[in-house]
Amino acid sequence: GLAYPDRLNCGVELLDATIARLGPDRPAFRGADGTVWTYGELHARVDRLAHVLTTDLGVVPGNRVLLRGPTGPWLAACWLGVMKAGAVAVTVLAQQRAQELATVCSMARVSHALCEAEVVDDLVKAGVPGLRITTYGGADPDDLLRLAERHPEPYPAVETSADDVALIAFTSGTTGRPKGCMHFHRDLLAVADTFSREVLRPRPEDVFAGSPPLGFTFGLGGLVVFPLRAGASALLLADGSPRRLLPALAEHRVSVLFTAPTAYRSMLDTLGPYDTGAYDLSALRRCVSAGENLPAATWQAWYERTGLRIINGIGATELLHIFISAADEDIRPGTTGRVVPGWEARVVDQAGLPVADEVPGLLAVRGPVGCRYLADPRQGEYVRDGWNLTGDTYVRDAEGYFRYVARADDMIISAGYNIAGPEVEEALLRHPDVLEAAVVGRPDERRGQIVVAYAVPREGAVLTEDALRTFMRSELAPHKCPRTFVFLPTLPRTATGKLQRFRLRDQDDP
Ligand code: 3SK
Repeated sequence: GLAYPDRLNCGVELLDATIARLGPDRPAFRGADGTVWTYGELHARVDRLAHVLTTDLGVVPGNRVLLRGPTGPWLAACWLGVMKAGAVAVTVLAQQRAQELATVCSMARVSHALCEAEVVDDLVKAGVPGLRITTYGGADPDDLLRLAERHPEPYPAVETSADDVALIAFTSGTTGRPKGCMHFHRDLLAVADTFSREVLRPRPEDVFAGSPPLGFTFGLGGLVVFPLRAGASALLLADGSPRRLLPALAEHRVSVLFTAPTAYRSMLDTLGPYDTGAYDLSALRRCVSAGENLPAATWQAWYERTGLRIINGIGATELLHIFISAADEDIRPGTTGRVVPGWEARVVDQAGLPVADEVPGLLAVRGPVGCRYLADPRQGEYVRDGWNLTGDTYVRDAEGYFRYVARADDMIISAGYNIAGPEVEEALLRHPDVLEAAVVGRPDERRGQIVVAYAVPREGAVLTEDALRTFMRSELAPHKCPRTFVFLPTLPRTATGKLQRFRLRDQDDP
């Protein structure tokens, strides 16, 4: 198991301990504009911010501090400052507006907010009683960065306990009711010391980059915690959309990429089969995909185009980061991988009992990080007998590989057949003119449910329902073939990029 001392501050471990090991002169954070902060510079800025929190803003250990801003070196530095000050970071997404911010602040009892000046309006509009808002990067005379200039002295970090809460990360899941997940100082190190150290295996010379924002634990881990724990650097892009990501990968010689299946498909679409050399991806050596199921066709297309084997993984905000994955020769395309060393995973039935290999059931996980919702009755649904139930249906094979079937509530039952929407989506994605696909069950008097397919055609493609129907009949058994096809310009997704099938299900009949 992972043994951490009782007194542990993850900010100190990620920064001071890394500097003690590798020195202060290596690059830590990079910005899109070419700025580079060394570890020494980052350390000095974080200490100044921690001083402001403690001295000027009156933050005491345990206070909850909301962080809101575009992904970038200053947002990451604020997060580290909150860690060193022994406070609790409450992270949100840029897309969250006044009403959602008000909900988060009230649920997490947020007392202070550090907010990038340009995006402060929604937070002010949220009207949270007693909330002390400090902007950064703006013209306010009391701007955080201006206050920080007055504190050149080193900051003696608060000696937090390993199991003091460090982070409250919100998940709206794919259905929209937010839940706050509490994570300890040791949890932030545990995800680095399991998935990152054992599967990803970063090196100090690596340059990390990706699309998930820091308000999503996929991004906080992949773009801040993992690189700092390894002494590597991270390119922190305010706009990590595939359109911006691809040129940034080439320009900054990124070697470790964190993104989601849709972004891989979108980058492949941009790369096209012919424009070899337009983007120099020669520095890239690790590509991680999580957030959604990675279809084998996407894995294969990326491999053929770049020669790189995507490291698939499943993580959850409740468990902070990835717990099933595989790298290098261990990868089996079409599977998520094996349980990450340090974690346990199994497939269980509704009663929580393990099912046999190759039998679909609910994914149950336990390990160094557990789900602890801020007062929420759904705690008892997520954690049963010490196992975390992620809400995914999986099968495990005899060699310990886990294969995604569907979100447990996304199974379609049509004329007595159990149909996994993702299997039908994967078949749709094999059509060369389909860029994105979603499959849902729609109530039907005769069959219980019918399979309805939503497809986003590739730009410039002329895709007809007849052509797609014929294609699907050549790919799947008849009972799995969609009865109805709907073409859309985009699919509904959460702010973290997850498909919201419930919104398609709730639409009027196509
Ligand atoms: O929610 C997810 O899908 C996820 C994936 C990887 C790491 C962290 C998270 C929350």
